[in-house]
Amino acid sequence: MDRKQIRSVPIRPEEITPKHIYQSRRQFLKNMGFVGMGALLASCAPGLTPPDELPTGLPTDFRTDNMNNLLTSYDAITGYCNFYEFTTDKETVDEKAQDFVTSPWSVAVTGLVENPRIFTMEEILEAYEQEERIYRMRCVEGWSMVIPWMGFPLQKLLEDVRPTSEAKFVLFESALVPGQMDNANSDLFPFPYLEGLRLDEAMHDLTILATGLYNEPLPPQNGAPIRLVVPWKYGFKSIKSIVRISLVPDQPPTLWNTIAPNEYGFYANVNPDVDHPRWSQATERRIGDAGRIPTLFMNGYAEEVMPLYEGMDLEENF
Ligand SMILES: Nc1nc2c(c(=O)[nH]1)N[C@H]1C(S)=C(S)[C@@H](COP(=O)(O)O)O[C@H]1N2
Ligand SMILES: [Mo]
Repeated sequence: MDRKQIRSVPIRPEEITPKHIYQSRRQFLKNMGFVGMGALLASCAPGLTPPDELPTGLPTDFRTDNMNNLLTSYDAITGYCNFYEFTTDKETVDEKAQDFVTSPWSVAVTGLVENPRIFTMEEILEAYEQEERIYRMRCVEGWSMVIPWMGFPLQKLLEDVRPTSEAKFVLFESALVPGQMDNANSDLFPFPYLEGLRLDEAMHDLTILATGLYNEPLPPQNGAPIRLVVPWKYGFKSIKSIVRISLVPDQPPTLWNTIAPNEYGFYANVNPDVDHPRWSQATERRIGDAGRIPTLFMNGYAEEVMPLYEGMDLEENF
């Protein structure tokens, strides 16, 4: 495929959340007996517009969709998850994470910054206007989704804490709550889950901190109340339920890169030409669709992100 043809494709606001998905989800949850008052209240929280009334004035620069114009359903996005602190079984993460306490919550932003700060979640939502970003998400395991996130550019938060000139990388840390996460003391994973970006990657317009999806607050299984989304990288970079962001001078150790450096590179840019040692990365299964589709270089965001990697050997720095 000619990579020049891969561009971000605009999507019409009215396509974003067909009313029937929104309603059928409620019915589904009710039938399953999942919905406590808390969940109902959260999804009707003030300030969140019901998806079927989504205003057309939302920022649209990064509304991109997949090759066949379909969003992954809310049920699939929230029912098929990777969140290893709870379980390695994708289909029961939602149940296991159901009682994860995500309020009150705060995020410490520390390290090489002039203005270190602990933000409460309320302060974050107040300070940074939430916008919609529809992104492809490609897991390193070979499946993908198209997800309508709500969030804001990480760049805005980083600018507010003013990284010093020594800051070159950003380290992110997930919450680790053994009493609430069944797999927290796993021998296989050296939790807390850590991830990192080079500072210029973290400052890129496409990099967001997400606080919602389908215009509702993030559910715990998707990384409530705040998680990273870096759409041109494999999904494992998009760390969930963040409690700390540190500006650091050197490339930080990260969970997957520490466990298996030959399989999971620090950069982890989606690249159909660089296979995982145990499987091809040339194609992917779009959840909800039959068959496989070609994986796009940089997950379809090459035009936007290639300037970050000028002169870099992408096979060596995979
Ligand atoms: N803390 C934490 N963050 C995580 C993970 C995890 O296990 N723990 N899994 C990662 C992986 S492998 C993927 S593919 C995405 C999945 O995000 P989703 O479940 O919201 O689709 O989250 C990433 N972030
Ligand atoms: Mo993943």
